[in-house]
Amino acid sequence: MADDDTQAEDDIDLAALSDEDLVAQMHDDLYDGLADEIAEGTEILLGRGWNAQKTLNEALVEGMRIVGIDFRDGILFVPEVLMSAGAMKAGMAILQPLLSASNAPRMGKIVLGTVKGDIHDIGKNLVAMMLEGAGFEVVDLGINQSVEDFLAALDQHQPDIIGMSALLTTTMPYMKVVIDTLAEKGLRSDYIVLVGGAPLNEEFSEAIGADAYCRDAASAVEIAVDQMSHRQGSTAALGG
Ligand code: B1M
Repeated sequence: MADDDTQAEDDIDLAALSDEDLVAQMHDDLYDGLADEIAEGTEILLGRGWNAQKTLNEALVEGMRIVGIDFRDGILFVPEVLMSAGAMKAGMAILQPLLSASNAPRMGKIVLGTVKGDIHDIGKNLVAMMLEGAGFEVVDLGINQSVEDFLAALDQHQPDIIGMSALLTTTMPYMKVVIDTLAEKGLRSDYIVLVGGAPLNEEFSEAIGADAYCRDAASAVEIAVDQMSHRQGSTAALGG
């Protein structure tokens, strides 16, 4: 962005904008990687009574979708998208306590990570927040997690669910490596395996032997709750 435009940006009073204009401005600010403005816009929307989910979806996730299109088309490059990701995280940090706050009963424990070779973590972090909000205990392993990392975490944390994220077509096959290794060790049926990430779909999830594909963070919560109730139902039926 040119200096003049940056100057113009400084002059915008975010609080004076209508909701619609503010959200549009936040899309621009996310595009330009302006973390302070995104934090301010997020606070303003919450102050106007927007709930965390609506703020997340309409202001932040939609803004990142626009960034993704121009990244794909070669208009934005990695350093710029890193700035956008930083701005997105500034907004998410404000929403985190709201999305994770929960009086829900403990639903189960999940070990969650982005697979080896992949450093995308925005979607995974959202999934972690939403699961925490729904009453799950989340052990977030972070990015670039190898099969050995997952196995060590399973041993240490004894979760009910393993969640894997991949954003690249080149890293999504690594999810199968983790699942196959669990099977080789006779551990596959001990865990519910959920997978997610933009390039995945149901078909891929089935093909690699996962229990379910989660399209987004909200569906990850629904599916995790559903899978846990099936599991508890079958354990009860077995007298476990
Ligand atoms: Co990357 N990148 N990137 N990138 N990046 C994509 C994924 C890409 C689609 C962009 C594009 O070309 N349009 C493309 C992949 C193409 C492909 O594989 N076919 C791509 C590429 C190519 C790359 C690099 C290779 C670029 C390069 O270096 N030349 C490189 C790879 C680095 C690596 O990982 N080894 C790279 C790097 C980066 C940045 C570091 C700059 C940055 C990441 C910063 C970060 O995450 N901290 C980045 C970003 C930001 C993106 C885009 C623009 C946005 C991703 C995002 O955060 N989306 C992305 C384009 C896009 O996806 N449209 C792109 C918002 C987020 C809320 O959605 O992550 O889909 P998402 O998560 C959703 C669901 O998928 C689901 O729920 C989430 C919340 O609703 N979900 C789960 C995700 N994980 C789940 C796990 C679950 C359940 C649900 O477990 C149970």
